[in-house]
Amino acid sequence: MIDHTSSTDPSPLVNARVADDLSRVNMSGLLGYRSAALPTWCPGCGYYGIAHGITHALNAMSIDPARLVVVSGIGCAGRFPFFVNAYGFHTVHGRAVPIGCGVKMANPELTVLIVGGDGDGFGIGGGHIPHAIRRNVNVTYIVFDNAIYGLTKGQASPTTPAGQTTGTSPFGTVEDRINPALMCLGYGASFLGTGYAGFPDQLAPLIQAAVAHRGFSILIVTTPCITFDHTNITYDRFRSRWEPVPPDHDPSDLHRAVDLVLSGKHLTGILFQDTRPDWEARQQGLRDRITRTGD
Ligand SMILES: Cc1ncc(C[n+]2csc(CCOP(=O)(O)OP(=O)(O)O)c2C)c(N)n1
Ligand code: SF4
Repeated sequence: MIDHTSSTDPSPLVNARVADDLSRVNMSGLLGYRSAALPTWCPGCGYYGIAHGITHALNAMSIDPARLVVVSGIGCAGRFPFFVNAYGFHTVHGRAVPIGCGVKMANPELTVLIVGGDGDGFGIGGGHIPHAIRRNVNVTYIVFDNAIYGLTKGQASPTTPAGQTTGTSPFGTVEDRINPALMCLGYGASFLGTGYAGFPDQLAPLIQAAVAHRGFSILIVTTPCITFDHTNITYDRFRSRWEPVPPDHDPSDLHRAVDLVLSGKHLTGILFQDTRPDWEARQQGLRDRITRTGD
């Protein structure tokens, strides 16, 4: 772990207030989840808000960094493992989900967090999601959904709305966007949450709930790409659009969850969750049955 507390020769600019702030941050435990590498994202990128939410969730759950693995695909979001004090696996484009599931299957003691962009998860990697869902491996997948390919400079992604001007659609896209939340419910996800990077403090408890869920939990986080999207997901446009999942929503009610998704509202919270056995429990059940019958 990096020692963020040691300081050799404090600069005279570090006045008492800054020293006090630093001391509070050091005491919080949050820096235990930060690596020495500073994020390379554009200043103002929504990903900082998601990183904030993840760091606070891990800290609140006292997840041991030595037992944490962060697996990512390729993209701006894919750079996230570099910035976390944990084991990291920066894989190939679209393959974070099967690799993250494989890590967990090989060592169920680990906490596995999978992260990636909407292009990574719903474009090139989209075929993996139904299989991760039906296996219900106990990992958490956080999709950083900015509805754009950020790293490759602003091409349209599967969640770009029809008609949006992008690097690959100078006159507007002619394709419809997919609805990833509806897709995940249709595939049978055992946990689905949605959130917004502009409200990082609301993300932390949501991420905690996703990590605590026993099974494949997917969180779709809408987030602005301030560099390549000036019209769709912007802080100004989205600030007032978000609302919490209604307090009387029963997350075990799939039909109601589908209704909420189809309502078109921008919701933060858990839309669906059930308690079916995860992959590990099913494997154990199989082992027990085989041992009993001697097959
Ligand atoms: C097999 C393969 N195809 C294409 C690319 C080029 N590429 C790198 S990142 C990326 C898309 C990134 O968009 P997204 O997954 O939404 O993540 P973001 O950068 O927005 O975080 C593409 C197409 C690649 N690296 N590998
Ligand atoms: S290009 Fe977009 S997604 Fe990538 S770091 Fe910059 S603002 Fe964030």
